[in-house]
Amino acid sequence: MKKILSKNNNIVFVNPPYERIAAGYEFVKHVTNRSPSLGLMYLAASVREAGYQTSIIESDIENLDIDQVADRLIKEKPDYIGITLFTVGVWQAAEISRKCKDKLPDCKIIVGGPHISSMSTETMERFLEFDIAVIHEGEEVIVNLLAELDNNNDLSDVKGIMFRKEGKIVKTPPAPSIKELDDLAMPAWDLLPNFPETYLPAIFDYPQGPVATMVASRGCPFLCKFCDTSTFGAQVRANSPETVFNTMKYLQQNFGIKHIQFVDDLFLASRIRTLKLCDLIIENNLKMSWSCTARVDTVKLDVLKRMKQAGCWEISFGLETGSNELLQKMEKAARVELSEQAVNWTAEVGIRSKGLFMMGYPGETRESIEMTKAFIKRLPMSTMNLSKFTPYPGSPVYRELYGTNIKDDHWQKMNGMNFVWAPDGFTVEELDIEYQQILKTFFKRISTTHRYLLMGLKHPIHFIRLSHFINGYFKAKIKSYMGGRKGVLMKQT
Ligand code: B12
Ligand code: SF4
Repeated sequence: MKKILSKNNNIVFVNPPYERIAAGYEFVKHVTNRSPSLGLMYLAASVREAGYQTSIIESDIENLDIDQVADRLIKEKPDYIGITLFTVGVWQAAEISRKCKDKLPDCKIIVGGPHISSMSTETMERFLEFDIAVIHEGEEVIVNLLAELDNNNDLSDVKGIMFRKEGKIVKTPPAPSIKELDDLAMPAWDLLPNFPETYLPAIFDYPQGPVATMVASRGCPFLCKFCDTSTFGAQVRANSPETVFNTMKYLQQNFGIKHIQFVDDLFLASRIRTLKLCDLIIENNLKMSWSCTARVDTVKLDVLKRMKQAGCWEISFGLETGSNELLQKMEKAARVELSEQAVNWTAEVGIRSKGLFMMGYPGETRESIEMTKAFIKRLPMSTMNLSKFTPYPGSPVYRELYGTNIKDDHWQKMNGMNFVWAPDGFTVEELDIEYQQILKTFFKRISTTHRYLLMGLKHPIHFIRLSHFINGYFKAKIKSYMGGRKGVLMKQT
């Protein structure tokens, strides 16, 4: 990476507050994932290595609203503000930027993240508050960009950005993707406010805290139609097993981390790499548990056994639906039978499985919903997550559906917890009821209750979170019936 000595300028990175929960489902906040932005930690580490002062604001985790984030930034008077954008957070980020621009007219506002990787032009055209957009991965680009900004240079030579010049938006050629992930500075966990205490994964999704997230590879060559892979593209790049092992050890030694959640798209893509990492963990007797995500077609029984020995506690599988027809429509390159085999093998070796499901994809019918329920009933899964199909910009299906009944004004609702689109034959209210029914199918299983009970007894934090959730759920249900909404929880805002 190009090293530049700065004039000790200051950049504050911000994960903005955004609607994580759908209106009517507020009680869900007690059980959802509160993990930090790894992207911002990587960026902060890179600019720090290049000589900048930097810090991170994690708005939701610090319970800061738009005004509080803006006030903090205005007080701090940074030279640059770097905001990470999911689609759902764009409007909040724009509001923070507007407030900061009023008081800090010389401060440059730089945006990046998954939303920018797919929607840079639309976002820059619409939100004049953002000065510069960094498209795709940011570690090298941000350092090059800040160096040019420090010297008041023209930005045309900085690859991978979009900026404003004489009232026009200029896009520079794409920056090359980072080939050697091992060359990147280790994410700046030390800059996270209140790390690790305040960062919690979803309920029942970790055996014991403190927990940290890590990412050990980037890129995915598949093209599942609902998925936005625009940030890292199709080419898979990975950290060496040694770097992954050393980072785990660093987190254990420096922050007392007991469990790691790998958030890679394709953690098990390479059999050799996975086995080598397991060997390192076993040989060095690293006493940590970990979980990862995997495609159902990448798990093999012998590798699973080794993973179990190396402390793997849970694997999340993108199972999506119990209907092969729907899987085909999603171009998921998986079949229900293969999913079932993967979950069965995982259970056989004693690793927990988490099923990630989606509901309301174009082509969803009452029949496919019943198939999903039956599938959920028979799978030896430990936990599950059900998201409401959302056509994220950057996903292939977004382009197909754009112009039907999606409008970009739905950006604020694109958090997987709102139906911003409904398949033929359903109203969103009907989908909402079916959504609750699918979840009930899982939570009513005796094996689920049994597993959760055991975990809660061992780690009471899960029970505390669950009791807040159940309390909130029943209150919301009663409110819905009393308000004549017949049990529908979602509220149109
Ligand atoms: C871990 C993860 C989470 C975590 C942590 C989120 C976080 N703040 O980072 C949690 C669980 C909280 C989460 C939540 C959600 N997630 Co999520 N998540 C991921 C996942 C799997 C990995 C993210 C990651 O750590 N990547 C590694 C880091 C290094 O990359 P990065 O953050 O993108 O940052 C790099 C670049 O984007 C860029 N960059 C980022 N920000 C900035 C800022 C500046 C200033 C600059 C210069 C550059 C820059 O540089 C960084 C370094 O190279 C991605 C999939 C993926 N492959 O990325 C989905 C992904 C980001 N999630 C997604 C979504 C939709 C969500 C949700 C909104 C909905 C949902 N159902 O999942 C929710 C949020 C709502 C809620 N209820 O909380 C989508 C985003 C699509 C979009 N257009 O918005 C993704 C891409 C999944 C997908 N393929 O569709 N998620
Ligand atoms: S869902 Fe998984 S396998 Fe499919 S494109 Fe996205 S990251 Fe790749």
